[in-house]
Amino acid sequence: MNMNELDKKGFMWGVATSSYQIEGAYDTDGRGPSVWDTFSHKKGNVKNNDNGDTACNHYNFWEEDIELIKKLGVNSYRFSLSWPRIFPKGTEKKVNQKGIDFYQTLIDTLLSKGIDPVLTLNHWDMPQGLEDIGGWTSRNVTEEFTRYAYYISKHFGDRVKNWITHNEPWCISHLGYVQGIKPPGLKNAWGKSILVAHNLLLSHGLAIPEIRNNSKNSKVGITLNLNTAEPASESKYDKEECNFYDLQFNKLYLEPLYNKKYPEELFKELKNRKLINDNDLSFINNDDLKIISTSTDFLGVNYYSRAVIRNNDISENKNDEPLIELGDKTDFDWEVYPKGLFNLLLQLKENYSVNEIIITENGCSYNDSPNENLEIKDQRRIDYHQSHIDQMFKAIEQGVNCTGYFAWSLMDNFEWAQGYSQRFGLIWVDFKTLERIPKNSFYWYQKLISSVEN
Ligand code: PNW
Repeated sequence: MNMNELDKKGFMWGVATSSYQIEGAYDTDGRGPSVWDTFSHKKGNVKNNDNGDTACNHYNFWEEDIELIKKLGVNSYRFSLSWPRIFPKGTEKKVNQKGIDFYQTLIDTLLSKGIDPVLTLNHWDMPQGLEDIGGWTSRNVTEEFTRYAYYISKHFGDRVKNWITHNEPWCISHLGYVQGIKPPGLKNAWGKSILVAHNLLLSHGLAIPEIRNNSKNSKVGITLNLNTAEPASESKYDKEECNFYDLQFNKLYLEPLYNKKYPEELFKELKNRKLINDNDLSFINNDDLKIISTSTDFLGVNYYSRAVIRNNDISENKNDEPLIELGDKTDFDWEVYPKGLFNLLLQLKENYSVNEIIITENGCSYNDSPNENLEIKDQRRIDYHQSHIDQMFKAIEQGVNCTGYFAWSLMDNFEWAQGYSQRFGLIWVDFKTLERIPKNSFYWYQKLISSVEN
């Protein structure tokens, strides 16, 4: 299939951002602190001790940014709400009106320009006040999230028609509780990380009926970061490790969402490795699984690269099968592997009853900066997006119902633990002056969209 044969009306061509990564204005108009303020303000957590206090200052530059989105020509814009702008501590019984007002204007302006808002409720910046009462390890927080989903969908449900509950629960649970590179920064707390995954999934399920009730004829989904996992060699060590990775990265989320069960093999393996004990799983019950598996309208897929898994506990002379060959790397050191997107989409179609897929993020970090004519020649980014879009189309040809593609990201922004050192944007941002300059990839994407839409 070529792109012109695509259902022209329905396909969502979009671009994505998230609140903490772009907004700044971290203490303006009643916004409370989020876990990311706490985490980034602590020395040593983020590269160069960067933080999101100002970020791209989108909170004040939003009009200019919407103009750029309009100029880009996308029909959809995915962004997230800063939860502590709405509930500064998380537990208030009334919304912070100024927070609501900000997003109301944003949403209305987007709609007036023919751009469909795709709203993510939780892209990681939860109110610190909720972390203080246990964060995602606390079941009470699932209720606070549901209440937040209720209020937001009540306010915006008449205009917003695409809803994403959580962005990448794995990043919160695994990177926050096992690797410690995201809030709350715990290491090797596997028991807690499973509990966090469970509460995130549970709150997703609890929020769905609230959103549907408040936002008629809308679509609700969750966004997962998924990778096809491949062993680094044919050795049994690498294959075993790869299987473990697949269980904790992909199946821990896909199985409960689509098959109403957790992967028992994962829990067995975690016990074998003495990473959890029996009590750690006592919170799981069948009623929860019923809620978690509430059917959704789409699955949001964030794809960046494949995962090539090596068992590092085995010495190299014992684990000596030849290693598979890897492709080029981005400046973030992530392998460029477009075929993985095709493989992933087909695997989802074969193994899970996913009715619709939206690629809610796909992108790459290349740090090309403006030349003397202020031109940003980021040909590698263009190649990256083009090759992934090609693979997406191949998958559509094979019957995958993929209905949208969102480039990550609209502009360079606060890249979490990497601070401002990794640039994913189609627009270059000067973090001193906050000037925005579209990169060549911006014009390339603009051309691609206008060629398929006209
Ligand atoms: C995503 N992985 O995070 C996030 O949704 C964005 O906020 C972020 O800026 C973007 O990707 C780039 O990092 C990911 O380990 C974090 O596979 C980790 C992975 C993938 C995506």
